Amino acid sequence: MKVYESDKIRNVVFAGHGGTGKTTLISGILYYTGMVNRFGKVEDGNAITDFDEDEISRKISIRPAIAYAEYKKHKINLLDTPGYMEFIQSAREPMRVADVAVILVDGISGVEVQTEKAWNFADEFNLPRAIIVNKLDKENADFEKTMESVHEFFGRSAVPVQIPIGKEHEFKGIIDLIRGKAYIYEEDESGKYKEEEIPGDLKDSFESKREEFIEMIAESDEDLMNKYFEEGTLSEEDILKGLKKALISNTIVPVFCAAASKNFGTAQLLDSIVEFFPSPLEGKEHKVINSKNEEEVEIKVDPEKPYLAYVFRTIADPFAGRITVFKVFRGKISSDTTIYNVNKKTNERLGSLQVLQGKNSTSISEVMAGDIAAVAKLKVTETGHTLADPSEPLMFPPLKYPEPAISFAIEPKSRGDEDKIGNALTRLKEEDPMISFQRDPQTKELLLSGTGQLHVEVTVDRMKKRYGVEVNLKTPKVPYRETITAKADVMGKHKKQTGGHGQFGVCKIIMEPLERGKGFEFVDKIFGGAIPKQYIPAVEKGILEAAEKGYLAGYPVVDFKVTLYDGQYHEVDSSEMAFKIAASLAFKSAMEKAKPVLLEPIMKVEVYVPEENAGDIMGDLNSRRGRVLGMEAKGKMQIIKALVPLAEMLNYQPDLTSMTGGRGSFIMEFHGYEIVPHNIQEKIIEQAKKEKEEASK
Ligand SMILES: Nc1nc2c(ncn2[C@@H]2O[C@H](COP(=O)(O)OP(=O)(O)O)[C@@H](O)[C@H]2O)c(=O)[nH]1
Ligand SMILES: [Mg+2]
Repeated sequence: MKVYESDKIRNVVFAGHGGTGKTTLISGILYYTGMVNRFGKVEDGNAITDFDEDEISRKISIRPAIAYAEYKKHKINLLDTPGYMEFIQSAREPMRVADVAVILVDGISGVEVQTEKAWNFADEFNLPRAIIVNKLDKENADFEKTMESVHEFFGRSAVPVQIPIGKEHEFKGIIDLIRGKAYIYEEDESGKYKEEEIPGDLKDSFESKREEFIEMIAESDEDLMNKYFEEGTLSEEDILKGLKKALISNTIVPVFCAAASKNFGTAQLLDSIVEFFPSPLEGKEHKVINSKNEEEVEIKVDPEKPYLAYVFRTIADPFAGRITVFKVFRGKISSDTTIYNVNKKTNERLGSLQVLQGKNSTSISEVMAGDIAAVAKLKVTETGHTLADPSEPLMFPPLKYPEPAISFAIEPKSRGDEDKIGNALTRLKEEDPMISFQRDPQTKELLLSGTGQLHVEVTVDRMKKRYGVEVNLKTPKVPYRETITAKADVMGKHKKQTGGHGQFGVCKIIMEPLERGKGFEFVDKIFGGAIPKQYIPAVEKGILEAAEKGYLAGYPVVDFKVTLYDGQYHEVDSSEMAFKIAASLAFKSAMEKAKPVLLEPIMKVEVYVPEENAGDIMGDLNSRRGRVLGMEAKGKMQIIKALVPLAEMLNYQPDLTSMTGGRGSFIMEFHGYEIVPHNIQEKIIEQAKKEKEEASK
């Protein structure tokens, strides 16, 4: 495969609400540019960037995927991202390496909950962006109305650079406001088009829209403003120059029209990508950390500097093994060389570099700054790691992910598969950092946590398909915690006289509550050697281990401070073990006195619903012990924000669907822990007792 220079590359990430047509659009681009010889469709299971079995069977994108189109001497890297709530966080890594985000908006529904989320991610990385209003061929699609919704959410900087010709099933082409031309598409999904006269009935609308558009461009730049005043308009060249600058500085968000499944709009989008989307060299600055002195530095893509690359995706391929996908930010990286992993402080040997087209790959000798490539079989490198020249070991700070929202207990279908589960989950986590798993300290069950039920189900499917491990999903678990609400001053004494050596240790501690989220604090106030120094870490450890096991219902105890202020020891009989046990006894008697309570996770919930349902939805959130924080009208939708206990949200999706006839959507994120109301607490403790008895049978 040909090596492209930095200025001939474009990195475009496609993001937005699930089902808006991102994957279809990329398939259309690949077909139009001749990269593939058929137009892959999501429904048919052959879309290039939805290639995982679970994506094909569910007909949705689950993980980011990479494809590229060679077009007009450029290589356009196309980053596809999932739009569903459970998976949208994984759009962030691709955003980090893209130079532009294209946000797809459904031409019928307008801006939806995940559209806004995708937009916020683009903000996080300060990405220039464009919008595509898609599905304009569908019944009830309306470009003007969709623009109203776009303006309500994202402001007036969103400006159409095209207007559609024809509505709904008569949508057949676009008028390009930059060039002042009309394009009519072939109906054969080839993406080909004919240039035609601007239809008479659209002339007025075209003139006024173009005027508006050119004015926006002129306003974004003083020189262009002067020209515009002198000449009354701007040349095509000036428009393109101005538009590029305004796009890069985020002052203008160009809006395109499309019907992705018919391949309408594809060609003009590609022309725009080449003509006025920034190359990596013109892209934004990136904050990185110099790992030598921890200082933050801002860098730009630069082929002349020592090599620097960022790993934004790992694919766990059951045959090829681990495939590491990275973007080169500086210098270049060549096949069959050794590179340095800054996070792991170790070298990795690179095999042959590959360029990915969905699940297919082509080898390439070297990759220039700004481009994206993959390599198989690295040993220690994971998503989020930086590869850099040891002379300048810069590091991209790792992204933080929200806490998992839901946990399920899982058990193997066949006995003896426990180890296999652990191995499979470890491998799957490499590719999906949002998975987490741990043993429930009380019931000893293995808990699998994720962003939502769908996420957990997908993970379980993959365990089966890829690693042949079948598990049963038991009821979802809420990750409760325990804490204390009062201060206790107690003593823990462990004394045992057995045959030879005895065991002896005494510790006196004060245990007191800390603020929510503060975790655990240990203060050593031993004076005069009441407990010798070498045993003090054992006291801390004994408390932590006991806290992990919980007191009320077996949930970890958090947000408390322990001050160790006195104790006793014995020259011969004291040991680390003796002090650990003494500490755990002290912990238990402190819990008895310190008014322990249960904490539950509270979620920040945003529900998008049509106006007419807002009342019902708020009433329902109240009945779920929710606190409605506010309501905001955006177009015909209402956004309701509320804090609701996770325990009440486990089955929200089907309820919301039935209350809104499928038109409502919601997102939720971990907010914090709060004390569980007394009556509910009783029930949880009761339930935990039962489970413990069951488990010990
Ligand atoms: N009518 C119509 N359907 C579309 C269009 N674009 C995508 N679709 C369909 O919408 C569904 C979701 O598309 P997909 O590409 O998976 O959306 P994604 O979740 O954003 O990747 C699929 O059934 C597509 O065939 C379009 O422009 N018009
Ligand atoms: Mg998709």
